[in-house]
Amino acid sequence: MAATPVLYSFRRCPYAIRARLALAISGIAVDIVEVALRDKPVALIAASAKATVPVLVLADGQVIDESLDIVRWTLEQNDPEDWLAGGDPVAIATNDGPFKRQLDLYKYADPTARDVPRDAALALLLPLETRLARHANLAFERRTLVDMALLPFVRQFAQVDRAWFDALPLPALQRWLTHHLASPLFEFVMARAIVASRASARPT
Ligand SMILES: N[C@@H](CCC(=O)N[C@@H](CS)C(=O)NCC(=O)O)C(=O)O
Repeated sequence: MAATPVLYSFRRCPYAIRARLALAISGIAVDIVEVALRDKPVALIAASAKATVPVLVLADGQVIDESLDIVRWTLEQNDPEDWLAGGDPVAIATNDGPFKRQLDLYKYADPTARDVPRDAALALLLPLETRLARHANLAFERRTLVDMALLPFVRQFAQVDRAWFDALPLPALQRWLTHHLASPLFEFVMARAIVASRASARPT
């Protein structure tokens, strides 16, 4: 039985990034195992037959194999910024459901056929602009769970065609994205040096 929880992760996976953000802010030490999605470790499949990442295996053998469950479990252990106050299940369900579906179609479509899913995804982002025009983050002025849950997905959307995204009339969303991507917390969870190593620091 492992003494330290093990997080099966994939560096660029938005669900895994979301879990790593919560683990990092909580200060909970985990051993991160970077998974090649085409060659998943036997131990990952043994822990969770669906074998998606992230998967967290606790010291007592308990397995948590959904990113939001990992985030919630983590914050229930230690939530120094009170992220749980900004849970927003509706916004997260919209992100994980319809937005993610359109995002995947946009990302993987032939460039000549990607405007339809791109615009459908964009329509789902517009309510975020309204909220971010009111306060710097989605629930409140300060960052909470809903910001960290959506951030990796909005990042992927922006990255497909950064010039197009940056030219959109969405100043509040662009500012929010730029701010969080440059934060020490985000840089920490994306640092290659912590992949396949122990992550226990708590950057701010
Ligand atoms: N609902 C899951 C989704 C996780 C997910 O789909 N992760 C992707 C990587 S971003 C994955 O592992 N896909 C399986 C595969 O590609 O074989 C969660 O929130 O943890």
